[in-house]
Amino acid sequence: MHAPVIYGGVEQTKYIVETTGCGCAFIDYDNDGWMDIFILSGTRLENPPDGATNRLYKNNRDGTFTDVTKKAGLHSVGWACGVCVGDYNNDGFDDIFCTRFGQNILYRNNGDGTFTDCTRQAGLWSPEQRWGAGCSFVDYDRDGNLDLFFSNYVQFSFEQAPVPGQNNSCIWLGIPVACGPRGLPTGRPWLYRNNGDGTFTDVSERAGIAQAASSYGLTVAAADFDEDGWPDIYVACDATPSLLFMNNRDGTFSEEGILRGAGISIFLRRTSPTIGTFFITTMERPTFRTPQCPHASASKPVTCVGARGLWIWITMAIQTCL
Ligand SMILES: [Ca+2]
Ligand SMILES: [Ca+2]
Ligand SMILES: [Ca+2]
Ligand SMILES: [Ca+2]
Repeated sequence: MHAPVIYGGVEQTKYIVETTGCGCAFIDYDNDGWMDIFILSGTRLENPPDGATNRLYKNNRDGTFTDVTKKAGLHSVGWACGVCVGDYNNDGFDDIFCTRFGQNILYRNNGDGTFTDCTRQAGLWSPEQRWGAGCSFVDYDRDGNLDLFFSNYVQFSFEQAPVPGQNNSCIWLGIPVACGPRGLPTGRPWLYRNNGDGTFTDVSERAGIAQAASSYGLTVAAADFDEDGWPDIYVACDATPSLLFMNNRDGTFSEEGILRGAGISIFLRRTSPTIGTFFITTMERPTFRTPQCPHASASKPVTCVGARGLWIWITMAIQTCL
């Protein structure tokens, strides 16, 4: 696994698309009992190298991996951002959903070591350019078919995006930088219901997902957070309050991120040249251990000073915060 992950310019990054990076997924795509790895990639605006593609690595069962990307039909050049794995068609082979800037892709596992792009066939093709960020397969209605939830980060286009230095959102410490997310229109989360026949239906409006507050959504995590037997969905957001969709058990969700203390981020921007960024995050049983806060815990709130400003991580009840 020596191929570099390509993402944006080397000397400079002009647009936010070049700065976000991407993720990876563990998947036993060939059902041999050994986990394989799917690693995402971006590209470059100018002169992208040949190796800029997502890659699937097969586990050789001896501590090594073999790049099987082309053989598996997963060669793809673009701005991949997130990935989730699930057997959406219940054939026993895990499938892949890859979020990207431009167009998300659903890869159906054919069960013979290859995948087929089924995005259009499955009803997941978007006529508009979208920036898919986080995603999760989740059977929100418990009908036995995995549904699909994904976030959009910002609304962005190379044609209309401001360039470094063009406005106040594109300057940091007096230095022209890639603009965003502030200053760019927010994205939004989406929920697609699995129809059980290989296709999906957009139920974002019906399920109460589309009505959530405007957000710069990134990572998505699905779990039964209140242990009522119905999966809930959390969306970690950038520069806006994170979203917690609690499952109402009737096909709809209630967004209760702030009510349940699942995450508030408050950005306070002082006048130039110093920018202070304050994050206040609360959870029921929080434990924050970051490079800046190695000793933080629920019983030991700490204040940490990061290299890029003042970062305060406080563990307290949400009522105290407000
Ligand atoms: Ca395997
Ligand atoms: Ca499958
Ligand atoms: Ca379902
Ligand atoms: Ca629940």
